[in-house]
Amino acid sequence: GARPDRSGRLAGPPSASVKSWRTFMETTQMIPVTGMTCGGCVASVTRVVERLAGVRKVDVSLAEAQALVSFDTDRVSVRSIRDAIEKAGFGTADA
Ligand code: 9UX
Repeated sequence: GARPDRSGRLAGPPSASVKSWRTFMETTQMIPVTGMTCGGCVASVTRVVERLAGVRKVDVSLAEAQALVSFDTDRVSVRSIRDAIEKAGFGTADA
């Protein structure tokens, strides 16, 4: 049965047919990305962000010089996403 854990979340499956579930908070964040000059750069940024656990959707735009990233706020942060992009050789900025 579902009962709140110390954080107030419901823990455990709500029924016998559902083996496990957890609540999560998803957010979509725009991250300015500098240094992308072709589709290969877009692919590189997309790949490094997609690989992060907790990232659910990535849409990188060369023309807009930005990445739109939807992610689970319990599992990954804007800081970690920006770190991954910067490690791949690109710049990021605050939205
Ligand atoms: Mo395109 Mo981006 O040939 O580093 S991949 S410039």
